[in-house]
Amino acid sequence: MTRLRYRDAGNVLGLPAARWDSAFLRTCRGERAPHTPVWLMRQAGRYMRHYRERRAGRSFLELCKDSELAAEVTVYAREWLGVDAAIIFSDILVVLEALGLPLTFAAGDGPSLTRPIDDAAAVASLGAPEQSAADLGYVCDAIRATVRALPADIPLIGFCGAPFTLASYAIEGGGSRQFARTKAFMYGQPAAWHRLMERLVDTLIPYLAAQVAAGASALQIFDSWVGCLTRADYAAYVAPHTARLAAAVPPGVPLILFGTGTSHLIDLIAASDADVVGVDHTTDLADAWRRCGGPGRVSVQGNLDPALLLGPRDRLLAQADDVLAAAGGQAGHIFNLGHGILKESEPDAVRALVEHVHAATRH
Ligand code: 1CP
Repeated sequence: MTRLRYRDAGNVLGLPAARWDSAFLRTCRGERAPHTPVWLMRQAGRYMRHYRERRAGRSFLELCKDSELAAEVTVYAREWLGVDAAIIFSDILVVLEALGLPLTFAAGDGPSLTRPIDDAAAVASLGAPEQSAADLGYVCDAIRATVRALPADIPLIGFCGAPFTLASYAIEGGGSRQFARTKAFMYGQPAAWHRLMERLVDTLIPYLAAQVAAGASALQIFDSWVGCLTRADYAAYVAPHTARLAAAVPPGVPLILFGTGTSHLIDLIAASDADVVGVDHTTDLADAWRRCGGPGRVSVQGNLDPALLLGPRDRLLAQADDVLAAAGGQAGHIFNLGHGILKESEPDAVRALVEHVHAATRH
């Protein structure tokens, strides 16, 4: 199965002209836009008072599952920041819950999966892929409500976790620094590892298709932690699975593939047929773009260090200019952070950054 790349597919989804011609989607296609489009990972989150108010009195997962409220949080952040795209308010880990792994988010801590996967039997006991994807209907409800409320020229990004990053949470039972259990599983039980990756991809394919059917006009796959692997291990244990997922993305939808700490993998990531490669702040944007084949082949997204939002304003804006200079004014650069907004960020600084990128690139 090979997916017709977004640059060649045309408006097969029949999007309204205002959305098809938006700065964000034009840039995903590598076309010139009136300004450099910008959106920010975790743009709706704890740094924002509106979010904290909506989150008060309910758990994070309750907020994700309340489709009207998830839509409101999504739309409010987009509008308040004036960014060029919205991203649906949800989490990559809801897929693991739908597959039958109990998930909780303890206050202040990260996620916790109380029945981590440790062998082939645990992989075999995961929920059926199609049914698990169907159980995520609340995400699609939130997408429909969000698209109804967004201006016509603002695309909504749907998303999922990549199979490697989801497998790492399923095996570790939560976040990790070393990914020791994940790697021990991968090396020690390779057949079960590949089966787990297959089950995840079989679930993610219908899940992403349903997000598109509900109104998402771009998709991002978060492979946040894949940078912990060597090139050889990425090629052997991960790339075929991620490539199968990428190939199954419906035509007419740009695919953004993002990871952190991936400067040594970036050409392999681009080879998976993503339309846009996400670049983190520890990677040189100009060098990464070149190694991915350059603007003629792929667009790039990134890559300001999110911690700059905690520092002095002049430093923040000067470094934003450095990111723009690295992109060299070439068509195909989406401005973003190298990773998500930190919860300590000053909302006014975030908004000033967006305004600055627009003002500096408008022509
Ligand atoms: O307490 C709270 O209110 C929860 C904080 C929070 C938020 C706001 C979590 C818990 N997830 C989210 C939202 C979220 N997660 C979005 C919303 C859309 C937006 O960007 O505005 C998205 C796209 C994600 C994706 C996500 N979740 C990723 C990939 C992106 C990344 O940051 O690398 C990952 C790794 C997760 C897992 C997760 N969920 C939440 C936390 C704190 C974490 C990270 C845990 C860890 O450090 O391992």
